[in-house]
Amino acid sequence: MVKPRTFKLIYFEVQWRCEPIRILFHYFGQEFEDMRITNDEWAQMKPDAPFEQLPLLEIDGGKKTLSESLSIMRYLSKTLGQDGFIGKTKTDSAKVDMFAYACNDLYIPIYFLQQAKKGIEAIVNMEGAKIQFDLSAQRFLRSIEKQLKSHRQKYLVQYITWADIIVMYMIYMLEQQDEQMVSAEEYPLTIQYYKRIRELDQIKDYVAEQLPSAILKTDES
Ligand SMILES: N[C@@H](CCC(=O)N[C@@H](CS)C(=O)NCC(=O)O)C(=O)O
Repeated sequence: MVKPRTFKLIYFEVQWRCEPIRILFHYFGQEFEDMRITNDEWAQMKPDAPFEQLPLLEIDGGKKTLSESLSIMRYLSKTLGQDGFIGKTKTDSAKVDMFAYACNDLYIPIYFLQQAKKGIEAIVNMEGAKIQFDLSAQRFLRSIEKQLKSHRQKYLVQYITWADIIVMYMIYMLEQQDEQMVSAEEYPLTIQYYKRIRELDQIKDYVAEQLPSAILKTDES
C-alpha cells in the first residue's frame, strides 16, 4: 500500500471536534496543514463536502477526502500508528471504538449547556441543559473510573490506543464546562490517567499549551 504523504485538516478556528485529531497528528509527529476557515469560506465549500460538515481531511492534495471526526482518527491511527494503535484484537478494537463513541455522545449535551449559558435557550432551557449535561458527563466519568479500577492498567486497554487521546480530551472538555465535575474524591484513577496521557512525550508540550487544565493542581491524585 502506498503511504499517504500530505494531510490537510480543515476546520473552523476552534478546538471542539477537531482538537483530538490535531493532538493525534502531534502524537505521530506527522506534519499536517491545520487549515482554519471562516463561516463564509465554509459556505462555499459545504455543498461539495462528503457529509456537508467539518472536520474534513484531505489526503495527498485532495486525492482522497475523509469526513467524520472519529473515522478520521481511526484512519490516521491505522495509517500512522504503531501496530495495535486501533486495538490489537477484534475485541480490543471494538472497546477502543466504544470509548470513542462514548466521547462523541457528549458533544451535544456540552453544546446545549454552552448555548444555555450564553442565554440561547431555543432548544433547551438552562435547567434542562444542566441536568442532561450532568447525567451524561457523570455516567461517562463513572465508566472511565470503573474501567481503570477493574483492569488496573495505565491505558483503557492494556496498551496505548487512539481512545486514550480522545478520552483525555473529553475529560478536559468536561472540566471546561464545570470545574467541579472531575473531582479527586469521585474519580481519583481518572485524574491519574488524565495526567498520564497528557504527559506522553509526544504530546505534552502541545497539550500543555492548548489544553490548560486546573485538574493538574489536584493534590489527591
Ligand atoms: N459526527 C460529525 C459531526 C460533525 C459536525 O457536527 N460538524 C459541525 C462542526 S463541529 C459542522 O460542520 N457545522 C457546520 C455545518 O453543519 O454547516 C463528526 O464527528 O465529524
